[in-house]
Amino acid sequence: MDFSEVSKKSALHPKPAELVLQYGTSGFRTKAQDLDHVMFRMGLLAVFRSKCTKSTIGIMVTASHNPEEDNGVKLVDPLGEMLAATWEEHATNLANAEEQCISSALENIAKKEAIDLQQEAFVVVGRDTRQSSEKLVQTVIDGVTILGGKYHDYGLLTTPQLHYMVCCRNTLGQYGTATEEGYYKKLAQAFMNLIKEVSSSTHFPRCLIVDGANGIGALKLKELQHYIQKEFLFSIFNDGTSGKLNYLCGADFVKVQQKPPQGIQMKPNEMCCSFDGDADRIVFYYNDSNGHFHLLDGDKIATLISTFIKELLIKANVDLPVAVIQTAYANGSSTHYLEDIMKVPVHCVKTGVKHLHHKALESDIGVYFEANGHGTVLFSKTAEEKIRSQLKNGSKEEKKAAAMLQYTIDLINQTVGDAISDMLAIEAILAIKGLSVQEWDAIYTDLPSRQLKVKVADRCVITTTDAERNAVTPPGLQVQIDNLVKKYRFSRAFVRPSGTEDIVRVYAEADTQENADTLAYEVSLAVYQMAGGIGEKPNPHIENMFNVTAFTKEKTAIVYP
Ligand code: 16G
Ligand code: MG
Repeated sequence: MDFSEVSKKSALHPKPAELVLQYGTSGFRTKAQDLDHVMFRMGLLAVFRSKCTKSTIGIMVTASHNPEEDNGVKLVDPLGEMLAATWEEHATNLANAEEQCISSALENIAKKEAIDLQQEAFVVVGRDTRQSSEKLVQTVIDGVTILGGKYHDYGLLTTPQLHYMVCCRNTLGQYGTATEEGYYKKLAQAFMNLIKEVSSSTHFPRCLIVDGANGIGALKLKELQHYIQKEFLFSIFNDGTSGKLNYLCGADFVKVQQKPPQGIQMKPNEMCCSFDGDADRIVFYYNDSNGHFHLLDGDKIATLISTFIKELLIKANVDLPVAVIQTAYANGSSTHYLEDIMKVPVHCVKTGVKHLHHKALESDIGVYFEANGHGTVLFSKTAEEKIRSQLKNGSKEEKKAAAMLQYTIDLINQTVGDAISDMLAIEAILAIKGLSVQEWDAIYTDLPSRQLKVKVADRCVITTTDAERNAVTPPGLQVQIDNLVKKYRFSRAFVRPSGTEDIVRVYAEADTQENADTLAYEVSLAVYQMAGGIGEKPNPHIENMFNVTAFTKEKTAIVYP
């Protein structure tokens, strides 16, 4: 194999000396100026992956909810899912290979994966609105073309739109038409079909306040608006015309800070939502009449969607199991409600979409959501067939419920969590069930929680087990956490090394906000002391702590029914 041309071209995209990057939770992410070589090499890898799978592969250039100065890249596998775990290692090796070793790194992958180099390759590329993204996409394309791969550059897309395009292309249009128009039409049609049963005079037009995080989601939502003119109006704030991407706004800001974003006008009791920078996460919220902020995060979304689907399955007389997949960040109240009240099996997996997606595939209907607002629903082939067959064979009422299930399937982006698709699904469900945001919120009450970050010299000293709920190392840390947790009611805490930042994350929940905050602080201190903390020591005054500002509201103690 002769990759000498590749080596020559690669020299134009040099790797900064001593920079080592890892294909993390969702690809490579770092300062945009350090990513040129990674983009070129991921172009190369995508060609290999395409040859290996004999399918179209996607490349998305984005750093999601991270600051504007950052960027990142991830590969999308044939059915729109995350890159196979075995290839993450190839990605890391290729990205870190020294200049003179590029050929041999490629040869190694080709050999290991028995790649037929004569096979054609096709890659589709999308990017977010970051200033650096356009140039980085050009570098990706350099990588693709030097290996003889063909490509289509979609330009600006949300991450879930790119996942959708890849799936459409590899299913030969069965999943949808691989254009932006195809995406909007599919979603808009499904949404309108789903809500056509609701009496229009009382519930429409609906209007939703959307914080677009000054990112790509705002642009794409404006395009979607043309396809659902009358039924649903969006009032888009933080649309990128003036503010900075993800700065004091967006889903991650709202979830972590537990307060509304800047740049939006909220009236009391009005439902609002925030997308993140690449529109694969969404959270909802409102301020009540007393000015108290209420967050409806991924857990609340999962609960509403799974309840809706379960009710429709009963009405349609279709027997299919529904499971919900969560991570350790899921609020204890949501897990309790799902398991004990709704009687839905709940599985807890490690943080990161790929883990949730993987687990959800095991169930006929797998609803997965991270508390941070990333999630979707997966329907197995069997599930889709059973629902379709009831469309033909059921009674009138059963057929109607089966049709609504079918529209739900069409409305949900099954390839990955999608803020736009999830937003429409939630709006449709609230309209159909006649629920206000307050009624949705009241289904269960979240336990007060707090998330903090701790800086340590090497975050790898923390290893975990049991879906990240137990720290295995450093020795003694978990015992310490257990002892702290015992001090509070309805309490729980865990620590894990971040997969996207060089820090350790701490999560705590308890019966009151004050207790959750104190527990989070105490656990942070234990991490600092036992896991090689650096820099400023954790501070008992939460508002002074790293990246956390004062909380505004005292939540009340929880009483389980
Ligand atoms: C990435 C993941 C997200 C996860 C987050 C955790 C994808 C598409 N995204 O954003 O699912 O919650 O990382 O970040 O997988 P952390 O490891 O820094 O806490
Ligand atoms: Mg994102």
